[in-house]
Amino acid sequence: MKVWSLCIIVLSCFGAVFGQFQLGAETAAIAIGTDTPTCELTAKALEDIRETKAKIVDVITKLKAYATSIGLEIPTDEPEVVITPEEPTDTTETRPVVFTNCKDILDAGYVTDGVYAVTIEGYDSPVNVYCDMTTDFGGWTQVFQRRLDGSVDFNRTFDEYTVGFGNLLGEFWLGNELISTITMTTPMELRIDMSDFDDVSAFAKYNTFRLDGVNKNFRLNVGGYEGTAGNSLGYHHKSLFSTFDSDNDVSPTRNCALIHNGGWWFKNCLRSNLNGVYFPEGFNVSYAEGIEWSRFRGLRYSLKFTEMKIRPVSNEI
Ligand SMILES: *[C@@H]1O[C@H](CO)[C@@H](O)[C@H](O)[C@H]1NC(C)=O
Ligand SMILES: *[C@@H]1O[C@H](CO)[C@@H](O)[C@H](O)[C@H]1NC(C)=O
Ligand SMILES: [Ca+2]
Repeated sequence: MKVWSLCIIVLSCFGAVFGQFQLGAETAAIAIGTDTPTCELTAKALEDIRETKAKIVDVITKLKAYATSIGLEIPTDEPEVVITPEEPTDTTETRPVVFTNCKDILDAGYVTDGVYAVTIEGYDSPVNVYCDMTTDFGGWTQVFQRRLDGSVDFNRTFDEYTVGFGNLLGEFWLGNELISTITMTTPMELRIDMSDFDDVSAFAKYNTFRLDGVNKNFRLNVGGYEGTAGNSLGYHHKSLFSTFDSDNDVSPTRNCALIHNGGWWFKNCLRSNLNGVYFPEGFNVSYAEGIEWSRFRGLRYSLKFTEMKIRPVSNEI
C-alpha cells in the first residue's frame, strides 16, 4: 500500500511539474480515486522525484515487456497523446526545454505509444511524430513508415516522398527530408517490423541507418543487420531514392519505381520494397509489385503489415 501511495504522489507531482503531463494508461489506473495533491518542491525533492520516476518508468517498461513476452494483452487505448513543447517563460532563456526525439520523451516518463511533438534542427515549428515506446524493451522511437490496410496511396512523386504523406495513426511516410535530417544529426539504428496474412511476424534491425540529403537523392546508408526476417535491405545500401517520376536506380533500361511501384532505394531493381502497392491478400500478386521483403516471404508475396522506425544508437536498457 505504501509503495502505491508513493507512486500516486510521485506521478501527480510530476504532472504538476511538467504542467502538460498526460497520464498514460498505467499511471491513470493507479491514480483513480485520488485527488491531485499540490506540490511545493525543493530542488532536492525534485531531483529525488526525477530519480524515483525514472526507476518506476524502468520497472513499467520491463513489466510491459515481460507481460508481452508471456502473452498478456496490454491495453493501448488513447494512442493520440500530443505533447506541445513548453514555451520558455524567461525571455533571456535561449534554449527552451523541448524534446528532440522519442527517446528523450520516453526518458522523461511518457511510456505510451502515440503522437508527440518533437523539435528538429532546422525546422521552425515542432514536428508531430509517432513514438513506439513499447517494442523491443521500449524506446523504438520515431516510426517513419507504416502499412496496414491499403488506405493510403503510396504511388507518389519524389516531392511527395520528400515532404511525407498519410496519417500518423494509420498508414504514412514521414518524409525523406525529415528522416535525413534526423539521421544525419544523431546516429540512429533502424528496426523494421512486418507480418504476413497468417499473422506471422518478423523483424530486421540495422545498427547503422542514415539518409543523405536531397542533393544526393536521399542515398541509403545501412548496415549491421540482425533479426528474423532476413537481410533484404543490405542489397540497397548506397542506392538513391527513386520514384516513378525520378529514376535514380542503376538500371539503364528500366524505371524500377514505375515497374515495382512506390518510392524506394531501387538498385537493379530490388530485394525489398515496403512502399509497393497494398494487396488485400498476400499470395499470387504480380511479381514484386506489392509490399516486398524477399527473405521473409519472397517477391511474389505482399505483406500485411510493416513499420519502419528509428532510435538513437546506444539505447541500452
Ligand atoms: C503510379 O502513378 C503513375 C503516374 O501517374 C502511373 O503511370 C502508374 O501506373 C501508377 N501505378 C500504379 C500502381 O497505380
Ligand atoms: C495461387 O494461384 C495458384 C494457381 O492459380 C493456385 O493453385 C493457388 O491455390 C493460389 N494460392 C492462393 C493462396 O490463393
Ligand atoms: Ca533506370
